[in-house]
Amino acid sequence: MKQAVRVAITGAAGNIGYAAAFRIAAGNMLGTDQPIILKLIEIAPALDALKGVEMELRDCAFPLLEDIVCTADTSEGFGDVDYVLSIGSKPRTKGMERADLLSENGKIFGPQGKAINDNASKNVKVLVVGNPANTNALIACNNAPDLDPSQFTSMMRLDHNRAISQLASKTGAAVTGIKQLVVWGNHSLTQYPDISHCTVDGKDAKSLVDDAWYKDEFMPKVQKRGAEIINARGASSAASAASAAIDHMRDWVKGSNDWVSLGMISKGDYGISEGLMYSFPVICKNGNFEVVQGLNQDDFSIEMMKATEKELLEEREAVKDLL
Ligand code: NAX
Repeated sequence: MKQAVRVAITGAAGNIGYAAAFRIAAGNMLGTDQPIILKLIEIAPALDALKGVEMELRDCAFPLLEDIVCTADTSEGFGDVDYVLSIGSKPRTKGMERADLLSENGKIFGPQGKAINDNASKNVKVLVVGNPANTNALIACNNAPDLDPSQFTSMMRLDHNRAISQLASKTGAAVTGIKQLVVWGNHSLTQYPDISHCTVDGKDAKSLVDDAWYKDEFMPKVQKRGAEIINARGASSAASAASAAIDHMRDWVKGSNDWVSLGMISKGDYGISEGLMYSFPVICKNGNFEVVQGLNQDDFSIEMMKATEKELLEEREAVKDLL
């Protein structure tokens, strides 16, 4: 049996954390041969609820789950962890401007980045889910000077999976038939779900759907899917977000057969400003990821990619004191 690895989940008593913890403990993220110690992190007022999550996890008698630590202390919570799913963040409340949300969350993600830097394994892999995910991840990354920026990522996989599902349903293909799809940029309404390079059962996706559907139905559907779920369910996406977080981490650790979208620190690929936490198409291999190179971009793609870059530049400007 392998040695146990430590997986930290922040916001573990929340909706996404609750949905993620059980699947991770069951082996869905790191494999059914990988023992796990879960380190569940919450704010102090939520520790009672977290205790309930711990009891339920223990009641599952998961063979892979060696131990559970519940804490509001980030030094303890991130101590020696190999993987971090940073889910907890401050929700936007009534009357709150985007800039207020950014700075309120900055106060969480700056210290969190430092606590990860000071306490986690030097090879830790960090996925930020809590919104605004890209800029929160950027803040955490900038507060972790001893770690490599490539150890910090933000979640775009839910958008990526949503786009795959929409295209599969339109074309009648199985989701496994959709390849080389990408969602560029920010996890927000400016994100650019791009099927220019995508194939459906080996055929060029753009030849199977008309341009009006692509631009006027598909793109807004993917961009606004979160709001559609809230309207229908009365609560925001939870199980699908947890599933996407698990897909993201699994592929990062074990490799991806196809392109996947993830927010990463830009090194200037495709003309995107260096240092932004921007989603690119990547291939994961040997525990790392590399941006897919050499894609031809038409004017429409360039316009969309620049629009979402602009928003991220504005977000970065709004939190510059925290970087
Ligand atoms: P919930 O409000 O159900 O849970 C959040 C939990 O985080 C709460 O239990 C809260 O006590 C805890 N928390 C708050 N601050 C914390 C801190 N500093 N340290 C540790 N825990 C803390 O929200 P949930 O539905 O689980 O969503 C969590 C976050 O994911 C939100 O920011 C949400 O906007 C974001 N999402 C991001 C997505 C993405 O694709 N990147 C999609 C889904 C989701 O909207």
